[in-house]
Amino acid sequence: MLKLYYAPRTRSVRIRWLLEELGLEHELERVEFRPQTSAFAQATPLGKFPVLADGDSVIGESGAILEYILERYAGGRLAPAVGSPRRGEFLQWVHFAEGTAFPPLGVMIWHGLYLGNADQIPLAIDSARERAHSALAVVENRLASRAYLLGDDFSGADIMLGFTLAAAQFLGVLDERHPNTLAYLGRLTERPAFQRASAD
Ligand SMILES: N[C@@H](CCC(=O)N[C@@H](CS)C(=O)NCC(=O)O)C(=O)O
Repeated sequence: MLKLYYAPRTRSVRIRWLLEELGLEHELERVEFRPQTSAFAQATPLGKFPVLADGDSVIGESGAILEYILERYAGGRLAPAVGSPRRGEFLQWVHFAEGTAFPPLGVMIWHGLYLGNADQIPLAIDSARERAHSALAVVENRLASRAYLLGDDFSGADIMLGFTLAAAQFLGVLDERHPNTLAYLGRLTERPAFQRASAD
């Protein structure tokens, strides 16, 4: 059975949400998240959240885990088929969520919440906030004419970005200046699978 190393409010929510959307049987291995001042120090097999174990395979990186589960277990749901023309946009948004939109938020979290030294590096924090806003502007524009990132249909890319947007909202970066994005986040968080995945 799939085993997810999980802690609430970490990126492991993405994978729990995906498993709930797909109705896939899984085991949640709850591990306490401990804010640390060194990386890879969490008590999971790879030192971070999330980690998925599938038999002998142990996989990290939420985007990689999402793609793996979709390819192996989703039966064509929640993503355009591998090799299809629409696959490119899907991959773009999966990776945008973690590789482009999250990093400036990560700087704010790392220095603001974990190291507690944000007030000593105001220029770096301001720059991170500015880059976060630029990324949100891209999302806001994308959602001007679409209900979800790929159009009318919810996909795994929305799961990836949903977590990033929740973090942006928590940090005060996502606000009423982004009405399309706020409405979209509302649509995502209303989903029963999201509610089940984030109940705790
Ligand atoms: N790019 C990775 C980031 C994983 C990550 O940094 N997870 C955080 C929790 S949301 C964590 O475990 N932090 C502890 C650490 O970095 O040691 C992913 O998408 O899975």
